[in-house]
Amino acid sequence: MIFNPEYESMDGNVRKKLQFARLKNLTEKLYEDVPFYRRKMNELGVKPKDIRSLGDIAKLPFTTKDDLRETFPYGLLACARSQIEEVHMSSGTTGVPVVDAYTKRDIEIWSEAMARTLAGAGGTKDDTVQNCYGYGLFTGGLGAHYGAKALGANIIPMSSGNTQRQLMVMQSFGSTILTCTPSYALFMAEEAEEAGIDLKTLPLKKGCFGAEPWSENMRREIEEHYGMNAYDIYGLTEIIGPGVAFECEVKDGLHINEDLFYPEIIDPETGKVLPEGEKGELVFTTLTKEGTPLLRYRTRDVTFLRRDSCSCGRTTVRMNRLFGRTDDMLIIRGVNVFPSQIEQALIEIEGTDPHYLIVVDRGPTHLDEVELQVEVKKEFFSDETRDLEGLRNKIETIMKSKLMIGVKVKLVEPKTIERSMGKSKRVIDKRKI
Ligand code: DLL
Repeated sequence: MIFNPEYESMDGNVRKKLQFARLKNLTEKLYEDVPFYRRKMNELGVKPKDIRSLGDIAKLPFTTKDDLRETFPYGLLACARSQIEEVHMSSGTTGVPVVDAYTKRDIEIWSEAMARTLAGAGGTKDDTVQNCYGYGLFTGGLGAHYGAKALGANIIPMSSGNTQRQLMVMQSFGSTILTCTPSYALFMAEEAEEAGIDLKTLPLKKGCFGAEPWSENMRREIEEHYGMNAYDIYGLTEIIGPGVAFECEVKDGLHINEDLFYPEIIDPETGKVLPEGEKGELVFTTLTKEGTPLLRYRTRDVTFLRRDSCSCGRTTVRMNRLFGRTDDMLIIRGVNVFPSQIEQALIEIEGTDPHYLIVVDRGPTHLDEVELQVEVKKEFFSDETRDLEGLRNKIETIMKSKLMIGVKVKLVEPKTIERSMGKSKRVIDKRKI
């Protein structure tokens, strides 16, 4: 079901006009009301009247994470303090606190964006949503909550953690949609298996997973364990939280709610806008936000956009599943490596689980050394004829050919790598650089 066909299936040219009108309004408002943006625009010698087409957005200044740090907490506020209805904050992956202040209208828009997201996975008012994203300052919990409410579904506000209780609730209330981080979904599946619960026999049929990088391999694992369809959902606190983009039932790229959030892809080195289809840094401008609207916010997330039509009937631009972040990118002996590449490479290797940890250090020769800890499947570990040495060599060879660097593989027993109820940690960088 398309939650809001008027906007989600809108004619492309009509949408462009709407985006332009919203961008123009936003630029005028920011110039008038937010000294930070007035200064930035003046520095570039650009005035709101210079924005005569959507393409003119490239004349406007970027907003960066550093800008948010320097103006913390309310330096970018575009409304009166009394209009703020709710605030959220994320320490993000880099530890810089970012704030999102929502007016009443912002919460309505967020609810709509998340209702579209749940509907994208096939959710309807008849569903029971077990929401295990953390409630609190993190946007996952309340974002999914508001979306489920706007959809008219029954919502079970679990928050994350207390896995035994999650499993009990899942069985007793007959939850049909699960919302949590993909790593927590896998963790719950392991606990269920241990408790002798066959998740496939439960009414749970769909899951909306995001907030951290995951792969097709993890999707397959989750779908197999639960007997469900797993969908990728994307968002970030700075822009609104979850609800920025989501997969539909076709599962081929994430539809961006582009009437609300205008996307661009830039070259992270030069800041130049790249042609559609090229991979680069994702940048968003919030087109309707009132509390903390952002102009050309550099997300540091790496992906590409595509405009080919989708059989679901939505006409919105799609972004590819994220490749990684410009700031998570590891530079190992001068080679750029994204943790997601390692995960992708693990997909092809039978006998391993998608639980891994990358430990980077400087060796005695001052060269970077990478240890990749990989969990071996339970069946494989207990198999009498197991060939752990062979598996280790195989992983090392595959990594070398895919990443162009040598990686030392350490096979570890099932369940040794720390599990997370929220976002998982995949990299430990011990280098003092
Ligand atoms: O993680 C919002 C969210 C909540 C999204 C629930 C989806 C579901 P932050 O804590 O501000 O907000 O972290 C945002 O997480 O810039 C990405 O690097 C990463 N991220 C979010 N969704 C995905 C995804 C929430 N589907 C940062 N795949 C973003 C990969 C993701 N990374």
